[in-house]
Amino acid sequence: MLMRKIFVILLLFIGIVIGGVIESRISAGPVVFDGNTPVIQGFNKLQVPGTPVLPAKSVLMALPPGAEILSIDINYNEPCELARSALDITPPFLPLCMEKGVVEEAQTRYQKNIDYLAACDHPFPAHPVYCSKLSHFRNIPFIRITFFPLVYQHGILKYYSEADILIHYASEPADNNIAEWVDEDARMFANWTEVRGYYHIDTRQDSFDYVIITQDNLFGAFDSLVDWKNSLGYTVRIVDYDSILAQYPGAEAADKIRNFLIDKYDAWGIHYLILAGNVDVIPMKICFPDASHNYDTPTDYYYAELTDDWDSDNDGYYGEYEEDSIGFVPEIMVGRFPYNDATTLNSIVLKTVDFEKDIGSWKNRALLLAAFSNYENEDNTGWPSCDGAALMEYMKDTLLAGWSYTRMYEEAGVCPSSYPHEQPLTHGNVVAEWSTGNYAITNWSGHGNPTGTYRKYWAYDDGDSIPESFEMAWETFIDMYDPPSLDDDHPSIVFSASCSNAGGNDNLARELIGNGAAGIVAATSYGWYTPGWEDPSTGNIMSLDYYFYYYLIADGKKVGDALFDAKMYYFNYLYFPDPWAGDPAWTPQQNMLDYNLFGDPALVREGVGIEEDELAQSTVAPVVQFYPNPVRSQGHIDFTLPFDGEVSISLYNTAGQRTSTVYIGNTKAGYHSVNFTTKDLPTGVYFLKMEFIGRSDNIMKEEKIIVLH
Ligand SMILES: [Ca+2]
Ligand SMILES: [Ca+2]
Ligand SMILES: [Ca+2]
Ligand SMILES: [Ca+2]
Repeated sequence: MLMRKIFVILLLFIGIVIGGVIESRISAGPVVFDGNTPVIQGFNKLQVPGTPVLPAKSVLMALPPGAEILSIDINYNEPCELARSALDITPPFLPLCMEKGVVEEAQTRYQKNIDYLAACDHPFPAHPVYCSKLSHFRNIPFIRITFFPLVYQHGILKYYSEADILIHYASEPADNNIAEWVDEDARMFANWTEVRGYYHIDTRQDSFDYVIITQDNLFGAFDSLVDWKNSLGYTVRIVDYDSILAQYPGAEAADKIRNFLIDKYDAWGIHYLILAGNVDVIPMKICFPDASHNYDTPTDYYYAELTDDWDSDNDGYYGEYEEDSIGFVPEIMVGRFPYNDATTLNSIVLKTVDFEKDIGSWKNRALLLAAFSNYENEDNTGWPSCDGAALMEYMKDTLLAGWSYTRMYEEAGVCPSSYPHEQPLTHGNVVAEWSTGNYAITNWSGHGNPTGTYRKYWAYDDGDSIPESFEMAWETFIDMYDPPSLDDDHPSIVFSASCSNAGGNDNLARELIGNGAAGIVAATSYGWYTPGWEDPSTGNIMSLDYYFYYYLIADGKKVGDALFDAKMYYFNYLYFPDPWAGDPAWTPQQNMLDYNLFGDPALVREGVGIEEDELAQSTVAPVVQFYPNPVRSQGHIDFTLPFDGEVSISLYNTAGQRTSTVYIGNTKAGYHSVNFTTKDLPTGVYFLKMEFIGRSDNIMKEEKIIVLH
């Protein structure tokens, strides 16, 4: 009844407001136990270090355009109790760095949660259902509903098999046009088939669906990429970075860039964005997933997610877990070419175009590199072992049927990898294979810092059979000085499941996109993993890595879409709202933020195989029509520009002298029509010349016309 009253009041006073209810029932099937972990089909695992592993999932529910939430009703069935004396406890989430202090802090947080859970006077999770605040995917409002069908307290599990969620909303008339690709991506919403009818699929051509931001003296470096992408049906626009800084408000450069994108992503229909500049010129946004602000995390995600308030608690710290309400569904797909010089940018451009044209069989070759992240009971902690080979084997078994691959795992030390492989993981082997082996994918897992990625192996034991820090040997297997010797004619799409390989101004990931990689996803700061990783349901960075390749290979997604689809999967199944008042598990949010893409977000791994001559026919010159010809007193020119630019059209006589200027000016992309008079010109032959300055080069069009009186 209460809801009905609110509804009526809105109708009376605003008049145009309409409203309704979105209903959602989430059901949880029977609980089975996998060892001491309760499992429900279709659910993943809530994992908060130091607490029991429990079933969990989120669903995203879309609302009609312009919707605002009035209230949310949640009803559960009466829970039943399951007595269970032993439950698996989530281990600490550990960093893939080499800093002991960070590891110790993770261990402390884990112990803090164990102690808190023992003393806690409310269940864990505190509630079976959590609803997020309203977020948007472009103009589509949505909320995230998270269901924890089992809650734990002092040895008892309560099982809720069903939750009914009623979202009462009001909506004012709003733009309901969505592009076709948005309709496709909107299938991430659990109820899209029900709300899709509120939206209108707009099939009009977007004006600029592919945008490059760089400095204007570097525009020319992108000519080949612009031509290539235009030939694939994109409409590319290069935007001057300095003009964005000059025109858009914002406390810092990152905010100005984002405000530009907020202004244009819908108007231009932007789908893909390249930031062409290193982070010292075009910065990432510094975020703080840990709300005590110890783990600052630079991210380009800030330029992909454009609808939500990244500092909703307004304390000046962006991207805080729980304290800032970010829905994380990106509006656009973002990649970065992290260089400031035309030569290197052009080399990345040419490599990118060549990679995408290439449909050779080497596109189905993978190099899989795995080190141990930790050994079982390392430093007497009780941690389960984590050999990155578990990820590589899972990937091989599920995604690489019909591929050829080379696996390099740890052979050295007291406890070598138990997984079969082709070669031992060594620096020499990695560089040799990468230089000659033609791998379109290189996936690795290991500890890292900005300069390299490391093997950590248990070199010897002092006799107590416990792997201890002082018994570990560390050696790089790829570092930032290697890329010049790698094969850039067969560059790899890389996921670096390591810390900090993209950290700072100069780093391994940047060197690799310069030479050896066609695209690389790597962390700007700490990456976190779960010891004992078994399969993608385990979570953290190895799962994000797996899903990146899942979407890239099994789903055929472009590189940027694969990364963001992986993050969306992670957001729904591996990353959850804080379920209690213990130490919040903010580290999955750091993984969301700090794994960024260097490279073209629209890159197609398998290649698109357009022939050179087809490409030549589909250049991006303006389309010009002049009529009638011969002309008596008035001529007409219709022209369509592929992008904005300076246009000048003049008439010349056969002696090459200009007889009149027909049109001159800065002109928007698209269709234009110009009339001009010829009644004062003597009968004869003339040349109509159009010059179009759209980017760095000029395009001339010339047409012979006859004036006849
Ligand atoms: Ca969004
Ligand atoms: Ca904040
Ligand atoms: Ca805060
Ligand atoms: Ca020992």
